[in-house]
Amino acid sequence: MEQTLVLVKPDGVQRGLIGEVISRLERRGLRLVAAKFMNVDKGLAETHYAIHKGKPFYEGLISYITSAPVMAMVWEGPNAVAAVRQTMGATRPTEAAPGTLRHDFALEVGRNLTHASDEPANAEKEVALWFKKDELVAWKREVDRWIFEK
Ligand code: IDP
Ligand code: MG
Repeated sequence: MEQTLVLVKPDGVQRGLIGEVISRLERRGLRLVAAKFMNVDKGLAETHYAIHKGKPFYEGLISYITSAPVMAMVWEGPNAVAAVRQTMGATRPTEAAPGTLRHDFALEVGRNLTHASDEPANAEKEVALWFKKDELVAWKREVDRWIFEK
């Protein structure tokens, strides 16, 4: 089953939106695999955002993500990566579709509430970066057969 990394970033935590994010992903039918509430150290932030090093917003991004606790999670389901990105909405909240989290709860790209892996290969790397293998919980729900076709 495809897995993806989700972070409720510091703005989402401070604004009391952890529950809103979890609720939308649960409602979508995705299955929670792992979760931890944590501070992000500079090393983890720099590895996670290595692809953005050198961009004008990089320093601000590192200080944003390390400024206060985040809720880190792994969610799974068919096409979990695409499904979660869709539920989050476009990176820039003013370009995010109505009904997405970033549309409904954010205004600025530098305060856009969540992170979600952007493709399956990166999702695998990000899940391994943020979680140890034994922190991932393999489980089934009674309702799975009514949400997952196979
Ligand atoms: P994503 O989070 O939708 O995958 P990315 O392009 O990977 O978006 O950028 C990572 C994060 O960097 C964004 O979520 C946002 O918080 C921040 N970011 C991206 N572009 C800008 C910008 O132009 N100004 C400020 N922050 C930005
Ligand atoms: Mg990204």
